[in-house]
Order: sequence, then C-alpha cells, then structure tokens
Amino acid sequence: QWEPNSGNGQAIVHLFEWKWSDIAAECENFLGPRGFAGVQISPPNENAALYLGEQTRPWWERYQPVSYRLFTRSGDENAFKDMVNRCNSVGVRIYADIVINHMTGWHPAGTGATGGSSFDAGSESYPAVPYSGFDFNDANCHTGSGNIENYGDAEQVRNCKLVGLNDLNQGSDYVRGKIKDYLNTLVGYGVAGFRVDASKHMWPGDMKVIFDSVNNLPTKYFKAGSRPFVFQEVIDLGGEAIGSMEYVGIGRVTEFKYGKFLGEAFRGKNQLKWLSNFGEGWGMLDRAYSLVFIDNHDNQRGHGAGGDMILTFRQSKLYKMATAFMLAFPYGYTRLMSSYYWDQNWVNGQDKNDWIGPPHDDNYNTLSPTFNTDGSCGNGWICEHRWRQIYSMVEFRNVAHGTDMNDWWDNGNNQIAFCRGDRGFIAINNEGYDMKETLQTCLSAGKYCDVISGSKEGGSCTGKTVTVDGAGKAYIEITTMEEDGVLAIHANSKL
Ligand code: AAO
Repeated sequence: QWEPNSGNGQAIVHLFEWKWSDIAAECENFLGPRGFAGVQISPPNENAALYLGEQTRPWWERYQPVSYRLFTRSGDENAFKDMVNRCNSVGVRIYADIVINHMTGWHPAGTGATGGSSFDAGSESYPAVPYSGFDFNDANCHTGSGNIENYGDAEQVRNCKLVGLNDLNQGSDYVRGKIKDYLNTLVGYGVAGFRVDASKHMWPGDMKVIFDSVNNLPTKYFKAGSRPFVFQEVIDLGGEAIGSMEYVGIGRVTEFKYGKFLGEAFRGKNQLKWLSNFGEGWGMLDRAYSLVFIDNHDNQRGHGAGGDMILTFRQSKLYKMATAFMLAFPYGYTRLMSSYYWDQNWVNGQDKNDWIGPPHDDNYNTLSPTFNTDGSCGNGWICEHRWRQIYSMVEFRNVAHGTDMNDWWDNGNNQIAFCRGDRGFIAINNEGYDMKETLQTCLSAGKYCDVISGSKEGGSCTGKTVTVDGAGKAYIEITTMEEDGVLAIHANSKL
C-alpha cells in the first residue's frame, strides 16, 4: 500500500536507535505540534546482543533477529504499546522497521539476545519463534559459500545469505504464517506501516502474499479498511539483476538514486539548474511509488549505497540546502534522518568506527536525548529533525501539498528558485557569490517571514522578511556570508 495513513503530514523522520519512551515524548512535545506525519522506528523485535570485544553492542545487531518478541534496547512490549498509543493520540504515526528476510549471522552457541531468548545460529535454531533448519533457504542457494556472491544473479540475491545472515524461506507457508503473526501483532497495537528491510533479497511474489495476509489497521485510530503503508528497502542504482520496479505493486520503494544525485549536485558535481525536472526525468521511480531521503542509517556511515556523494549532518550547510530542496520539491514521499554522533576513524577510505552504537551508559543501556534551550539535542544525539531550517521546511511541504512546481528560475548555473502553486516559494544559492534577484514568488501581495533565517513568532519575524508586490514579485537576497544558502516563504509565514 502506497499511502502513509497519516493526516496532513507529508514527511516522516527516522528516529534511529531512539528508545520507545523517548519517541512517545517526542511525538507529544515536538513532532505532533510541528506537523510530522510519523516516525520510522528501529526494529522492535528481539535481536542478538553482540559483545564482540572491540565492537561491543554495534547498532547493526538490531538487524539480526532472534525472535519476534518485542524486546530490544529501545524498550519492552509495554513501552512499545505506550509509544504507539501516545503517538497516534497526537496524530503521529509509527512505522516499524521489519527484518523478515533473515535471522542472525553465525555466532558461537550461548550468544545472548536482548530479551533473553536462546538461539543456535549454526543449526539455525530459534526456539522463541520457533524456526529450525527447515525454514531456511540453504537448499535453494547454489553458491559455493552459501552467501550472495554476485548481484547480477537474482536467484542468489534472493536465496543465498546476505553477508552471512541465515536466510529465511518466505516461500514456506510456515514462515509466512510466523511473519504474518508478527506483523499482525504490530498492526494490532496501532502501527501504521512497515519499512521492509532487505526487500531486494526476498521474492516479490512471496512478499505480496505476506502483506496481503496482514489485517486492516484498527478503527480506533484509522479509517475502516485502511491497509498498512509499506515501503521497501531496495537499493537500485542500476546495473544489477534486480530493479525497484519489481516491487511497486506491493508498496513504495526506497529511491536510492535521489540522495546520490542531490549529493552530487550540492557538492558541485552537477549544476543545480538541471534539477528543474528532478524525479522521473532523471530515471527515478514514478513519484507515486518512491520514498525519498538525503541519507539513511546505512549510507551516512558508508554501508549500503551512494558512496562518498551522500550528504549528512557532517556537511551541515549543504545538508540543510539539499533537505530544503527535497522538502520543497513535489516528488516522492519524504523521510528525514535523525542521527546520533560518533567519531569517525578513516583507514584506507573506510570508517573503522562505522559500527558504533547509540549513546549509552556503562552497561550499554541507550541514553535519552537531552534538550537545549534552543530546542536542539544533547547527550550525543544530533536530532537533525530539530534543526529550525529542517522542521520549518516540513511545515512548508505540508502547506504546499497538493500543488505542483511552477515558475522555475535559475541563473544558468547554481542559483535556483521555484514556486509551489500560490502556496510557497523557495530560492537556493549554491554559488560562491551573492544572489540578488527580483523573482516571481507566486504568493499574494504582502510581507513574509523567511522560515530559514528565522521564524514567525506572534506577528513578527526573527529572520529576514520578504515583500511581495501585487504582481507576485519580490526582491530575493541570499549572500554568501549568511549561515544558510536557502530562503523560503509560504502562505503560513505571511506576517
Ligand atoms: C554484520 C557485519 C557483517 C557480518 C554480518 C553477519 O557487518 O560483517 O557478516 O553482520 O554476522 C546491517 C549492517 C551490516 C550488518 C547487518 C547485520 O549494514 O553490516 O552485518 O546489519 O547485523 C545490501 C542490501 C541492503 C542492506 C545493505 C547494508 O541489499 O538490504 O546491504 N541494507 C539493510 C539495512 C542494513 C542491514 C541489513 C539490510 C541487513 O538497512 O542496516 O545491515 O538486515 C550493492 C547492492 C546493495 C547492497 C550493497 C551493500 O550496492 O546493490 O543491494 O546492499 O551493495 O552490500 C555502489 C553501487 C551499489 C552497491 C554499493 C555497494 O554504490 O552502486 O549498488 O556500491 O557496493
């Protein structure tokens, strides 16, 4: 299903590795009031608890399921229920990251799990589900190593192990039933949809059967007959056996080209003027099927796809510019990344610290974010979604929803501007010189507050103001001395 089951909100945020209790509070205190549609949460099911010496409790242990019990470093089942309930009550939806392609990788017998369940990866025994050797794809995989060796061969991408992870056979009725039960538990608690991990590694036909078997969303929070939103993680930058198009009949698909192309453009490898037909015109999925983002939890640390073109919080000025473009431009359903900080340690082009888990105490319990007086986060949490330039553009996207892009302008290079119907106007300056132009804004005459350099508070503006004349034109200035290379005004920022 392709629609997010949210109200007016047009952007979701991935609160990567946050605890359920902190997400509940964030829904109430920030996300609901600011018009966010929902939250992608880290996988809620029990996972292997990995103490690998150097790499103790890596973030990626959560992608190694041990059972479908709701018990992780983010919290237990009660905390989970409370979060979904409280977020739904303020109109913020919860989308669960579901890991159903596989179970754990190999670990010595006796390795623990977050909920205390036992498992034996070597014999593929996961008694808390229960799964046993019969439920995995070993007999269907024909590579020497049992792993995926060649992404040019669809058969092995789907039937062999992804980086050594025991590969479930979704063709089996028993496995389908166990996954269905898990998803129905989540739906029963009020989850509005799923981010489907490693979808490329499952057969679309099997996924269709599984998602069709899941219950409708509960009428306590949703319209009768609502189906869970599905967005599938498929990395398709071209050139492989499997394409994103194979999955659009089930739900939306992550469009990994999007963040790569925008990273290239804002890093100066491509002129911004070409963005006027960004989207389908660039060989990306139809907008009705795509889920778009600047970075995700993988490619912000060199896993997954996109390489060194991906922008993250570490390039904050460019990151805010690319994010503003994404939220202003009418293509795809948008997801924001909300990260925690870690020190990078580059050795031969690879970050040796790419495994580091979330901020934690001495016992590896995840820490809560703290909040500074300006609303930004502390305790190691970056909280990009709390940066004014980012959450203000979430409001812009909501205000402009339902309009198309019109009145594109560019300087033939890296200064661009466009309107969203008569609802919003944005200008971006990625040149090494000032932007000083009189441009069509498409807005009604009056004074507007630029929601990038400040915000509208009461009747006044803490940032730059823009005066639109009777013909919709206004003088727009973005100098290179400014903190940000963006100016944005919209119907709700009229003074
Ligand atoms: C960990 C250890 C492993 C160990 C394993 C088992 O790191 O050394 O063998 O445990 O014990 C995460 C981590 C993994 C971690 C795993 C389990 O990232 O490091 O393994 O948890 O704990 C592929 C998949 C895609 C996947 C991505 C990371 O297709 O689904 O790899 N993402 C999801 C999650 C991710 C998670 C998992 C899946 C597993 O978001 O967090 O892994 O649950 C090509 C292919 C892609 C492929 C990439 C990377 O991409 O197209 O499909 O993604 O390679 O293998 C250019 C190309 C681009 C190419 C890319 C990289 O950009 O254009 O196509 O280069 O070559």
